[in-house]
Amino acid sequence: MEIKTYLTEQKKRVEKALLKYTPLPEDPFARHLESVRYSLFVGGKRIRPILCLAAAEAVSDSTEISDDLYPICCALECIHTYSLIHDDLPAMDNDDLRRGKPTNHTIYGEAGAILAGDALLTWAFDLLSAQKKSSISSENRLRIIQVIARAAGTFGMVGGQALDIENENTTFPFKMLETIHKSKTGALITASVLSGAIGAGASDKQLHHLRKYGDKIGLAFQIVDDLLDVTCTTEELGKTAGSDAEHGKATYPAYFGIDETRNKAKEAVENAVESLASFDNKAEPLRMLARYIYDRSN
Ligand code: GRG
Repeated sequence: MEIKTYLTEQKKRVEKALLKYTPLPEDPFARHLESVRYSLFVGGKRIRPILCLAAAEAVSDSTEISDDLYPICCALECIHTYSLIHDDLPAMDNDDLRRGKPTNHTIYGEAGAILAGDALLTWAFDLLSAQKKSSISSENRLRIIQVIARAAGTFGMVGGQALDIENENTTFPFKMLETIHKSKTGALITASVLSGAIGAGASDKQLHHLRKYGDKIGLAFQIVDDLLDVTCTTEELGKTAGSDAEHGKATYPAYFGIDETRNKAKEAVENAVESLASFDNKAEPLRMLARYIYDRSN
């Protein structure tokens, strides 16, 4: 199957689930929930949920993916969306465009946007723990909650964002840039892969290889994001182009230049695909997704 067809089909499935699992904007919380739904449905590639489904498929005995994976997919997208809402706030990147549309705080105000983010983060853990009957064992559901919580918090996305902000307009060793990328962006991507695989009953050996795959595509994803920030227009990006330089952020292109950065993204993707060597053709979507991440940079 072509990657474009695959992405379109999976995105449809994810959006159907998001509609099912997101509360409707009803009184008395109508305005608050409208702001939550605004950011959740304003666009987005849905890469993290799609990785979760692809990882489940890679380790599954059956070709049918269990419906019980969808709350996990939705939780990942909720956490990702919350991070974008908060990242755009005046206290952080102060951006007025995201996913090609006005950012949450420009419509609902700063307090409204902070609360929309808070709600999405909390809702994610409600979704992960809510299903009374699930084909995923309680033990595995607990492992998934832990994997996602760890990736979203201080030792992952939040910590990475803190380091990123603390180090704006400073010069620091390349090692620090790696740490920022790994935690800010890579951790949730790896958790998306691992949570789908755990939900589908992956063995420890499979998880070991999938963690390597997740870490490498997470790195490639951020390198490509750095590249697109300098090579694309605001219209193409759907968010303000050149924002990294404007905020004095260290990036791969700033360290290595554009061509070498592209090589590094390619290398990370090749390493990701290599880590799937022991998987059969059920891991083909994971391989395609890795290549898609690199192809976005061209
Ligand atoms: C505020 C706790 C907190 C964290 C923010 C994710 C993040 C951390 C900041 C966003 C800054 C940024 C542009 C990071 C680069 C990688 C990234 C997360 C890009 C956006 O993800 P996509 O491309 O976006 O998956 P869509 O819109 O397709 O969902």
